[in-house]
Amino acid sequence: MKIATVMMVALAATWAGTVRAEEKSAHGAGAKYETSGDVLKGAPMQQPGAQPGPVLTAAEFDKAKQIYFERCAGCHGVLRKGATGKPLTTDITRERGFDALKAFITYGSAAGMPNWGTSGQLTEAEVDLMANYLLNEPPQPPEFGMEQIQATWKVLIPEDRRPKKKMNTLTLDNLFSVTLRDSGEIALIDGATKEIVSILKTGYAVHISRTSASGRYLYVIGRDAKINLIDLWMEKPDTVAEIKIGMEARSVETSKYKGYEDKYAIAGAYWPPQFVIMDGNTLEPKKIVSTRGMTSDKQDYHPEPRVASILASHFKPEFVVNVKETGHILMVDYSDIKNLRITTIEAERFLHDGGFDASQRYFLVAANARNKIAVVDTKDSKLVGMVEVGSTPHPGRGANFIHPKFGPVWATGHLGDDTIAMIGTDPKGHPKQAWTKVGSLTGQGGGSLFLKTHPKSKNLWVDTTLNPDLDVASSIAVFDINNLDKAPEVLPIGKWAGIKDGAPRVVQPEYNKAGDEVWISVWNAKDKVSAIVVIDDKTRKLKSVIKDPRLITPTGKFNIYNTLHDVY
Ligand code: DHE
Repeated sequence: MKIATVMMVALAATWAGTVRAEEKSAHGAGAKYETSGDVLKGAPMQQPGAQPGPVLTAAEFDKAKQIYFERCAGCHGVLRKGATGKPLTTDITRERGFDALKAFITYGSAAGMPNWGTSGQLTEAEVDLMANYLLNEPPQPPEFGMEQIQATWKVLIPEDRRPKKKMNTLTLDNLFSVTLRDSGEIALIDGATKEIVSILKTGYAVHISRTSASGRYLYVIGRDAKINLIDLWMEKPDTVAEIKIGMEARSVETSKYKGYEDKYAIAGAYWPPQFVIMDGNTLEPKKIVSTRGMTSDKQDYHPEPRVASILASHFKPEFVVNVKETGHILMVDYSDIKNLRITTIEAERFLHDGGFDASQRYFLVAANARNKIAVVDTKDSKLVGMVEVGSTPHPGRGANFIHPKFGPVWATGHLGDDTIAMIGTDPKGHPKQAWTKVGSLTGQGGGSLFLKTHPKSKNLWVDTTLNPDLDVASSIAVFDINNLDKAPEVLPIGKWAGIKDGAPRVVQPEYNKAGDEVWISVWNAKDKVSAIVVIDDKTRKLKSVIKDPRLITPTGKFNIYNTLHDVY
C-alpha cells in the first residue's frame, strides 16, 4: 500500500501517469484523464515568424504543435505560461538550452514531469523536435468572440413550437443523462427500467450535464465547447438549440435563484479563457466575460486562466465561477447583465471541482495543486475557510453526511493519496469544527476521482479510477457512515460487470432519486465492452448490469432530480 501511495503522489501530479504504458498505447480509459488540448491541436495557428530559435519546417511545426496540445498543454498551458506544470516561455527555455530540455523531456522529473522518452511514449526524434519547438515562441489559438459564437448558434426548435406540457411518459426525476465520452453522445437512461430511452449526438467528449431549475431542460457541454440544450418534455427528448462558446470547455450551469428559474445558462471555457452568459431557453449568447488577469496570490498577469467548475447559488441571483490559474472565485450577479456586478473572491490557485454543503449555503472547492479546499459563503459572497487536506483533492461535487461525532461534514477523496478528508460544515451547531478537517478515512489507494452519498443512505462510496493497480481501479470502497472506524467493504464492480476484455476502470458513483440505488460506470476503451453497474444501496448487492453496444465509454452519470437539487 505504502509503495503504491508514494507512486501515486508522483503520478497524480501529472494526472496522466496513472496509466501504464501498455494501456496508453491501447488507448485505455485512464489515458484520457490529463487535460490534452486535444481540440486545439487542429485549430488554425500561425507558426511564429523569424526568431532566434531553431528553424522548424511547417510539417515539423504541425507535428510538434499536435504533440504539445495532446501531451503538454494541460499542465504547461496553451501559451506555456505555466499552470500545474512549470512555465516554458522562451526566456526560460532559451536560458536552459536544447540539451537540458531534451534531458527533461526524456527522463522527466521528481516534481511530476513524465519521462516521455524513457517510457517509449516519444521517440528520440520526437523528443528532439519538442526541445526545438520549445525554443521557439508558442503559437496562439484564435480568439472566439461574439461574432464566432453567434455564427455557431442554432435554434432548432423555437420556443413557440415546443410542447406546452410534458408529452412523454418518462419519469423525468429519475432519468439519468450519461456521458458517452468517446462517441460524442449522451444516453438518456430510465431509472426504473434501466432501459436506454435515447442516444443523442452532442459535442466532442461531453464533460457534464446540468438540469434547468424547472427540471425541463438539460444542458450538456462537450470538450469542444459545444452546448446542447435538450428539451425533456418532447415526446422523444431532443436538442432544441446548440452553440459553441469557445474552443475548449468543461462547465455549464443554469440560473436557479427564485424568479430566475430557466432564465439564464452560463458556460466556462478553457480556451479562450472566458465565460458566456446565454438565454436559458434558446442559448442566445448575451455576454462574454474574459477571465484574463492577475493571480490572486502574487498578483502577476496570467494570460489564460481557465474556467473550471461553475455552480448556481440558491441564495442570490449569482453564478459561482471558479477560475483555475488565478485562484479567483467570481460571484457573478445575473440580475442585471447589462450592468454586470462581479464580486471577486481571493481564494487559492488551481481551483477545479467542488459542491455545496448540505444546507446549500456554503460552496467547497478544491484548489487541487495546492492541496486545499476553499469555502465560500454564497449568502454573503465571502470566503469563510481555507482547509488543508491531502494530496491533490478531487471531490467531484463532494459528499455530505452526518459524522457521528462532529455533525454535518462534506468529504473529498484525493488523487495523490489514499485518504478521504472530512470537513465540518455546521458553523451554528458545531462552531469549533466548522471549516476544519475533522478527520480522515483510509480508502483503497490514490487515484480517487469521485465519492458520493445520499441523505437517505448510510453508505459513502469512493472510487479509485486512476489507481495504477487495475484491481483497485475496477472496484469501489463503501464506508459505513455510522461506523467510520470500520474498514470499508470493497466491491469488485468491474468483475460484476462480467467484462473479460480491456482494462475497465470504475468511475463516478451516482444515486437514483430515491437514494436506494447506486449507479457506477465501468469505463473501458472505445472499442471494448463497457457497462453501468447498479447496486442496491442497503444490501450493497448487485441489482443489475446495463450493457448495450451503444453504451460506448460511459463516464459521468447525472440523475435529473439529484443534479437539479444539488443532492450529494
Ligand atoms: Fe472532469 C467534472 C475538468 C478529466 C469526468 N471536470 C469536471 C469539472 C471540471 C473538470 C472543471 C467541474 C465541472 C463543473 O462542476 O462545473 N476533467 C477536467 C479536466 O481538466 C480533466 C482533468 C482533463 C480533461 O482534459 O478534461 C478532466 N473528467 C476527466 C476525465 O478523464 C473523466 C474521468 C472522464 C470524462 O468523461 O472525461 C472526467 N469530470 C468528470 C465528471 C465530472 C467532471 C463525471 C462531473 C462530476 C460531478 O459529479 O459533477
